[in-house]
Amino acid sequence: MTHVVVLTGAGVSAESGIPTFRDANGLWENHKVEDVATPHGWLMDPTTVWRFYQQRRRDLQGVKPNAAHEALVHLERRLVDAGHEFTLITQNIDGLHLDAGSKNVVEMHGALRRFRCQKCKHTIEGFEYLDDELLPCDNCGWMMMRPDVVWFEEMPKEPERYETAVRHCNVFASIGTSGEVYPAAGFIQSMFLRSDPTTIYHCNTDPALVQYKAMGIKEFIGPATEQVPLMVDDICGLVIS
Ligand code: BV8
Ligand code: ZN
Repeated sequence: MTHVVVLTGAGVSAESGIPTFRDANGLWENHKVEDVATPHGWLMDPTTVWRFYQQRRRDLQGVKPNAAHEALVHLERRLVDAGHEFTLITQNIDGLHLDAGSKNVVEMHGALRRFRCQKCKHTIEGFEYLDDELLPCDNCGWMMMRPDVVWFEEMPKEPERYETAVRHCNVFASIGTSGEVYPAAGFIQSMFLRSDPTTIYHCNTDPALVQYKAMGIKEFIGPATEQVPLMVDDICGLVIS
């Protein structure tokens, strides 16, 4: 039995029209991370942070999964039907993997579709509220719900799930991530330090780091909607006899 782990980043959603973070015109080009994606930023200026996320929620309306998301749903079905294990770990907060139909998904950086109350932990799912005014908690009355996303210096969600998957996988595929944010970046690096044989895939518009190439990484270079279906075929050929 083989355990396949796929890690995705903003690049897998780029062709659905969602800006990445570090490409030209990326999200971090127009905002200072520390102002809008840290607990300190939220404490100092909650309205600016709230408006940053409400705009991303509004931009997400009508956005659909693309062929890369759909290919990963197909991969999961093929592997599970053949008795293998599959875990999809995503850094993205757009929810497109779940919308596409992926089942075993770890949204390690949270979700744009959800608000959370810091006082009573009450959560609100969905996109009914898209205004720029801060939203009081309808459970305890606390003055402002927060986006249920993981900011820098905050603990990612469900660490036991992603750590177990990364530790036990035999095939690891990284799709559309710059590999600059930890702990996800550490997953990729840890694959090259393992003693047991692991097949590693890199799917990105940019080639893999030179040092990774030397270690026999399987590269699928180009847009995710074109390359992920090809990579999925390769993984199925490798794993499903
Ligand atoms: C934490 C949610 C600890 C919000 C985000 C060492 C160890 C541990 C921590 C650290 C460390 N060093 C530094 C840290 C701290 C920090 C960190 O990593 N900093 C970086 C900048 C160095 N990490 C943290 O703070 C993390 N927390 O470590 O907690 C802890 C422990 C115990 C107790 C308490 C705390 C939390 C990090 C999460 C931050 N939140 N997002 C939001 O989205 O607004 S991060 C943000 O970056 C997004 O989630 C995004 O997904 C993520 C990574 O970016 P990418 O997805 O890779 O996107 P990017 O634009 O960079 O790249 C896109 C790629 O796609 C490119 O390669 C491009 O070539 C490619 N591409 C583009 N188009 C396409 C494509 N590929 C294919 N097809 C295309 N069409
Ligand atoms: Zn509350």
